[in-house]
Amino acid sequence: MQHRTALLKVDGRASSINVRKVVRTCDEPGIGYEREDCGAGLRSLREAEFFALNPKALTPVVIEGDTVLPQSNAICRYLAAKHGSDLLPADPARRAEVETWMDWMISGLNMA
Ligand SMILES: N[C@@H](CCC(=O)N[C@@H](CS)C(=O)NCC(=O)O)C(=O)O
Repeated sequence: MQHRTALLKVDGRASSINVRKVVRTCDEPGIGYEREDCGAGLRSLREAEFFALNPKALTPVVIEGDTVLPQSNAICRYLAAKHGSDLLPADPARRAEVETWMDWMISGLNMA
């Protein structure tokens, strides 16, 4: 696992709902990235290299240049802002509609 990358890197397994959300946020507007499998049944998130990126030992983690981000929703917001995607609209009402689903996913669906 690299700590600093030029290309955007997504750490996490494809079967994770939170990793898939980040990958989809990249795929939709065509943001280039590479993904490294880790987590349940794969490379341990308690290995020193990953643990240094996220001491909570959870995926996804996104690395872009000097930016290291855990937390899928924060990552999605970062990707939309940084790469000029319209997935997170500037209009407050439209943005709130998107964030309603994001908040429900993380607080409701994800806990179920
Ligand atoms: N609130 C966190 C939740 C992260 C989370 O629970 N990640 C799970 C995968 S969905 C995880 O890393 N589980 C441990 C593992 O896969 O080994 C987020 O949105 O990123």
